[in-house]
Amino acid sequence: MRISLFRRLASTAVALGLGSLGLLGAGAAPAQAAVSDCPQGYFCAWGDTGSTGPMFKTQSSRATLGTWDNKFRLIINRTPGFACTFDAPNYVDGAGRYANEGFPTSIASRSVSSVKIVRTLRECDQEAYPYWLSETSPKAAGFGDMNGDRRADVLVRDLVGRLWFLPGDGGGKLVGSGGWNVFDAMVRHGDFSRDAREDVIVREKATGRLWLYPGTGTGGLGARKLLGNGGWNAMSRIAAFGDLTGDARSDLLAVERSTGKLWLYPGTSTGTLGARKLLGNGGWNGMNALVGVGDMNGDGRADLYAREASTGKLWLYPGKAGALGARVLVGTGGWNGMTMLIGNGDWSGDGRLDLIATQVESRMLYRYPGTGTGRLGAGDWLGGGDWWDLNGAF
Ligand SMILES: [Ca+2]
Ligand SMILES: [Ca+2]
Ligand SMILES: [Ca+2]
Ligand SMILES: [Ca+2]
Repeated sequence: MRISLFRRLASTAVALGLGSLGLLGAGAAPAQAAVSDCPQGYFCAWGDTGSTGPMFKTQSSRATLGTWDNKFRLIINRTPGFACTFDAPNYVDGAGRYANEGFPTSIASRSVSSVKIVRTLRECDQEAYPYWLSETSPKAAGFGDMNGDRRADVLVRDLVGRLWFLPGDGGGKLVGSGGWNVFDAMVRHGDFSRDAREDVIVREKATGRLWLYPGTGTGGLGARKLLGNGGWNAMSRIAAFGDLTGDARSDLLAVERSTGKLWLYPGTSTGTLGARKLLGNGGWNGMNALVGVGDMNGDGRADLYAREASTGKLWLYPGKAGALGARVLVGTGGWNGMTMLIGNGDWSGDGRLDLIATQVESRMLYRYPGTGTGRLGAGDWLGGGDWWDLNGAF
């Protein structure tokens, strides 16, 4: 629905023959000169399509428009994000229209009564972060819980590189104000820095560096520390895992792109990564998701879920002493339909570890309860489909 509204607006601009701002700026006809008067960073409006009369401009949202109420006839958005216009004050209207790409748009109805200036399209009528709900677990999972309240939480990156912490009560908190889009891998699974608070590990795409963002214990992140000084771009996939080596320290798994080998990078007493050990001798590039799901089968050792790219099957690789055991089929197919698979502990509150998955097409988040045997029960979906317009969750 949102997209069709946006398209309608774009076609309005086309109908006006106002294909691009560049065209207007270069060869502006006198009647359109006012459009180019709108400064970069502003949303502007005029009371007439062809007028050079008074111009309304703003850099921030306006819940009411005062003397400009129901007066906009031509608008243009030159903010870095989105300008959403509404037919009622306080951003209320089921038929909100969107001005996006910097071309002038006619408002024939003159019905605009409020304007919202936001960074991402979803914020026109939703929160910047999606809805996430979890129950309090009877026991701490040791991961998937940045704030230590035994509720499974989620970290979400939006399209403009902000990081949001979703504690599991439907709300969200900004924990990274920007810049997170430079990372092409983001993982977490318990504590690496040895302070009993869950941390985040990310890979910087441009440099191949691996960074540790220590968790503050409240969902936020402290000053980052260099964990790997380059070379991590040689890995096709990285997964934080929990403890495989049996020393109660969280370890990291990574698949080597050139060989398909699976490597274990053991966490050390000082929060660094030790010398790697070979876990899988090849073929791991055939997996397009690795998820450190914790001890799914209840034998006391952390386990791995992996999604097979060619079949869409979901496999459990049970953790053994410093190795992975023979795999067990968990999902017979269809799992390639999911965008992200996330192991964040026990969202259902029954003490068994679970799985969640997001799907871009349906904009849904699916929740799969763990049975305690390594397998999953039937999934359900959460909320009203606001898992869209995002750039990753973990
Ligand atoms: Ca939590
Ligand atoms: Ca920590
Ligand atoms: Ca296990
Ligand atoms: Ca559960």
